[in-house]
Amino acid sequence: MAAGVTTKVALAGFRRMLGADAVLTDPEVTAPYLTDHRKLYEGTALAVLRPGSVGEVSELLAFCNGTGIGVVPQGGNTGYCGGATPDDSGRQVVLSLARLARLRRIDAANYSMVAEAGCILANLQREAEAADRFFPLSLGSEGSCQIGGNLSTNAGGLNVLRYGMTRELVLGLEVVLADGRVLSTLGELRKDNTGYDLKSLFIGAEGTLGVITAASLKLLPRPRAIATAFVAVRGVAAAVDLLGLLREASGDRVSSFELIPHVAVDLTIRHVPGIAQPLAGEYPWYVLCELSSARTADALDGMLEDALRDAMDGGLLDDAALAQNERQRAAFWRLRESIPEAQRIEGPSLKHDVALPIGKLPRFVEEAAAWIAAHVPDAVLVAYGHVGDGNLHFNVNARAGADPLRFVARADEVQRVVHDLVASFGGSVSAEHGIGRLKVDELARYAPPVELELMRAVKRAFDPNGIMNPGKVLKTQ
Ligand code: FAD
Ligand code: 2HG
Ligand code: ZN
Repeated sequence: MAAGVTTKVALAGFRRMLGADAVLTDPEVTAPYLTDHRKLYEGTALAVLRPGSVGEVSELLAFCNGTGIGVVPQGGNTGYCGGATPDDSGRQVVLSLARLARLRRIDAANYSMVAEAGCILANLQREAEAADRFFPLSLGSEGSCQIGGNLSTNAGGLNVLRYGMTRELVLGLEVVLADGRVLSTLGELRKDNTGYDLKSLFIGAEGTLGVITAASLKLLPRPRAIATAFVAVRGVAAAVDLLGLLREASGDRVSSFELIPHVAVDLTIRHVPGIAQPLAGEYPWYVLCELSSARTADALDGMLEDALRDAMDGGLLDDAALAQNERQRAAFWRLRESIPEAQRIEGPSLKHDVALPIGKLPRFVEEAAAWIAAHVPDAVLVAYGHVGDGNLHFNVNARAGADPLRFVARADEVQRVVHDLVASFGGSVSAEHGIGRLKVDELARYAPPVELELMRAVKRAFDPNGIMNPGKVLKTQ
């Protein structure tokens, strides 16, 4: 029974608004919507709702707001923090955006497109390319995550160094508010200083302030010249120095700079078919870096080769392989993008998605790794990620043969040490994956009290009845 209405009345209402086919209640059909990608959470729901228009989303929210039914928006359900999974009260609905998947328009001259929330990210990249434009957001989950989910988590990914987080790619949003009103800032303007920037509040809000139904997004000129290398660096400090060297040498054309430890290469080779050792020898740390430019004439391969030779002379690296063709480049990227999947297959992983000022990364890794080595003998450290953005996935995997339950039981203790260390370096305990349900206590612990107070005030202003994704990001009052 939902707070203000019986389950029977609620379901009848949903069926009237959406049609029976868009109201899912069969447990076999709803099961995938009720658990998260990492299988950390499992919830129950009155129903999974699949509206097919903004009008239907609006009607649904007005109904839920009036009856106190919690609404959990869900995109591709690839999130890492349990944000799209309902709780187990049975008083919430999952609102899937999958049917709102129309590219409303693409304007090549304005370098922009307007896409509905349920559009799969990879499809939007393809649409942009078909219009001879580039949509730079790129993540390992791009074949299944939705742009509405990317916006709601303010996703990062592989090209942030050059193009910024999702937030920086947004011109406007269409949002259905908790009470059903539609807020449309779907303009395609690059300049608009008319008052508070309300759209920004919904980006990264993880569905706690409203439902994003469409977005006006920036496009860019397509990269025409690309140079990619897999480099064996002499440690994290050398990787940071190499980044600076490449930025300077290339006139800031570095678009990706990913740190990969050997243990991660090994995991992908063991668990993902078709992945091969990228260099002849084995080294403890690698960097996958890419330079790109919209000018065909830019001789980036030569630029990268020269810079890497200088870096080798300077003692930063031991070996490097430049991608000779698109197939080789794709193989480097496939290795990198397969790391999360390989880790999942390997076994339990305690994940820490942290960000630090780049120059502090080497000392952080040194200190955190030393603590893990001394205190968690069952662990293998798999620290990798978007070092060009100061973002490391400081993941602690269970060693083969370790008792998985005993290992996972130490998650809170390990997280406390890692996050306290991150905080002491002035870092963030959620760089790109958000807070969801997983890190509600972490946000409460590390965010300054004034920031939390303002966040709660914003939540009350947008969602006074607390129906939007209850218990996510902020503790339910
Ligand atoms: P979901 O998981 O469905 O939802 C995420 C949150 O957004 C939830 O709180 C949900 O309620 C809310 N939400 C979803 N849609 C809407 C909407 N329309 N309106 C309001 N709220 C909504 N993340 C990165 O940042 N960088 C990476 O490099 C990266 N790589 C990944 C690689 C793999 C293999 C996987 C599995 C995940 C990766 N992720 C990465 C995490 C994840 O893919 C992103 O967080 C992504 O943006 C989530 O999109 P989604 O559509 O799956 O959202
Ligand atoms: C990535 O960068 C994702 O591949 C996933 O953000 C990170 O699995 C992880 O910890
Ligand atoms: Zn990442």
